[in-house]
Amino acid sequence: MASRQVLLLAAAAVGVMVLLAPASAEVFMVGDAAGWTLKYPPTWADGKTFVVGDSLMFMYPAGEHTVVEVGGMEFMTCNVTGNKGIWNSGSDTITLSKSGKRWFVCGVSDHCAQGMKLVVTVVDVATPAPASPPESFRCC
Ligand SMILES: *[C@@H]1O[C@H](CO)[C@@H](O)[C@H](O)[C@H]1NC(C)=O
Ligand SMILES: [Cu+2]
Repeated sequence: MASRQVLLLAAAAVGVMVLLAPASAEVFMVGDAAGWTLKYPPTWADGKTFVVGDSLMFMYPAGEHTVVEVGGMEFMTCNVTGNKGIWNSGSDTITLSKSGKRWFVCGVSDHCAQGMKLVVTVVDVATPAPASPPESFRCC
């Protein structure tokens, strides 16, 4: 009897964890309402969790800024030579398709040196949600 109750409690706990798992990928607006600007706050990414499948949306007046993906060393020195990608539409969505760090800077003038740079750490989802409820949920 007691062990059966423990099993049911365990099953309920698993159910809660499945329900709390993120249902879909998130789109992060870089810099929030202000967008990707010279006043972009360097603390924007603090406290945010970026999961594989999420995306970053860079909004800015086209022509005033760009988004350039660089490596960690180049990020430190704002060196956009040999970059990994450039976006310049003013409404650029970049999907975080794998885990690890990604570095983005503005490639216009000295904007990067002025602080227009963003590093994000992308993490894997610890346990992907099962496609169907586990066996224990279907009984009783
Ligand atoms: C800038 O980065 C490129 C590619 O990584 C590298 O070849 C070059 O030496 C760097 N330039 C400076 C000034 O560090
Ligand atoms: Cu800029």
